[in-house]
Amino acid sequence: MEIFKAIRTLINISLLFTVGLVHSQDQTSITNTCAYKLSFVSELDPIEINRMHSWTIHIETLTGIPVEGAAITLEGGMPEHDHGLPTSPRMTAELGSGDYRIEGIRFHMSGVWEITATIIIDDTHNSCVIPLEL
Ligand SMILES: [Cu+2]
Repeated sequence: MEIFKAIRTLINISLLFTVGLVHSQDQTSITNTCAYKLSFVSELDPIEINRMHSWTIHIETLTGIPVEGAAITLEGGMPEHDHGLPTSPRMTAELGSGDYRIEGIRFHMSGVWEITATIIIDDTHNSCVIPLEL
């Protein structure tokens, strides 16, 4: 029980830390669970609840080389509420220099969201989690 509590606290702290990063920078770097450096810029800044908008996602290798020729799928939800995104965002363009346009993003609630960007290059799928607090 105590161990469980401690683990929970740790998870909360790390969540706060990553969420802090999201708020402190326009371009957010997420390096923890994926083989790429991923950042995004939202067309809406700050992101508003219930407004459809797009993101530009930037992908680099861990050594800083822009990744081209990828396909990105975006999924997400609120882990605390056990529901997904209200829309199905799609990649609509590769903009060059490692930038990709994702359209159709809308968040219908404030709170903690977790967005998973899957980067597909040839047959390799790589999932990168973007934590977000709105
Ligand atoms: Cu929710």
